[in-house]
Amino acid sequence: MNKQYAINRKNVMKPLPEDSVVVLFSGSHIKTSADGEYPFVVNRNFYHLTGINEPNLILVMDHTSEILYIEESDEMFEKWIGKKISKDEATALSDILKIAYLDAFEPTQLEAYKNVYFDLEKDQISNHLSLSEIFVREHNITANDVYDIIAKDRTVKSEAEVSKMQEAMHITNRGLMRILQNLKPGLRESVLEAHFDFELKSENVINAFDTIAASGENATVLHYVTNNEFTKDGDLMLFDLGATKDLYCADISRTYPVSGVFSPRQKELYDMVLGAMEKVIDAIKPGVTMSELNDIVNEYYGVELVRLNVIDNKYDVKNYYYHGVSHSLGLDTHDVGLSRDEALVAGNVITVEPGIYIKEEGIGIRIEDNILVTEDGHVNLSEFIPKTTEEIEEIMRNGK
Ligand SMILES: [Mn+2]
Repeated sequence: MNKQYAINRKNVMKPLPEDSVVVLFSGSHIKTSADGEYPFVVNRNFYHLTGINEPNLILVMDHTSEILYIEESDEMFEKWIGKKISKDEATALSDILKIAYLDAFEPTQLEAYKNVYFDLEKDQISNHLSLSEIFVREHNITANDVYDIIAKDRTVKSEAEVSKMQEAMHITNRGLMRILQNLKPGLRESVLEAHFDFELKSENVINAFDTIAASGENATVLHYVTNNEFTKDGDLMLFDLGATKDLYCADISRTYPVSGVFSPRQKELYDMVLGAMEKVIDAIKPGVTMSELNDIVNEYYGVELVRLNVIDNKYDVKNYYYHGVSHSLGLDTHDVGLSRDEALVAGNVITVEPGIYIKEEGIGIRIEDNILVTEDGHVNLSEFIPKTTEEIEEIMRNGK
């Protein structure tokens, strides 16, 4: 994998003018209060270029050299927290040969370049200035933004990156199996979430995002994450969740019957969603856009929802299906760099997640797989995760 990060660095340097330098921060811990800290979240663009998930590192690279600045460990830190990353470990992960300690980093060394690039972190969600912005202001540097170039490079996944993502999908599948083995009426929704998390903790990986575990009508709320109500006999339960592997995300949705059997009504709606999913997946190939994929769902639903007596005319689809069918997936769950109207290319990984949300019937269904775009079409990377009503009922009957 480490060669991959060297390739990523090359890809990012390639379009930059000759006399350029790129400076990237890994990020720092954010305090909750007193001596508490939020879990460290690495700048994903930094990770894309180094494979290192550690705070307070700086990557500096130009067309002929690269150097990674790391923190020097001290005895007291080691007694309380443990070791910091060593020079050898940093090289092993990133394939960067030249590693130095932070105090050797001099902002004045950037003056030798005509073009100085920072990741100005367009994707940051807080109102705080990013580390890069603070640094650039403090040292009065005229900085260019390298964000778009890195984000674009992240949209095309290498084989190594795809296999990490698929590992995340396998962990996700094992978590879903635990859910299927434990799902029954009378449980708090968060208990099912806990069964999923048990698998992730056992693998020592983190969630790709907050788990949605929504039973009955709650499933018609798209981003329901309170997971605080109780499962009821006869309801469906919608799960939208994902594990990570080395920060590469899976994003899977499945909808299961709480009591182990789909009612005829639930089954016909479920099979409609599954039908939409198959149509979208079939259409995926280079040149197609995510907007066009969404049109396929709307068109299909326009016919099917009338047939199933949900709506009287196709213009009302929007009241029962109100999100896009796809987004890019990678180091971020909603990955950066690929817009809805852009032609897909080989190496993109996108989700396909049609849903149907009928509040009047207390039914919300979403089914989501993760698809790799290839030269001649696509591969469904999460195909192995059971999703037909027959498979689901069978597993719930037999417990495996
Ligand atoms: Mn998704």
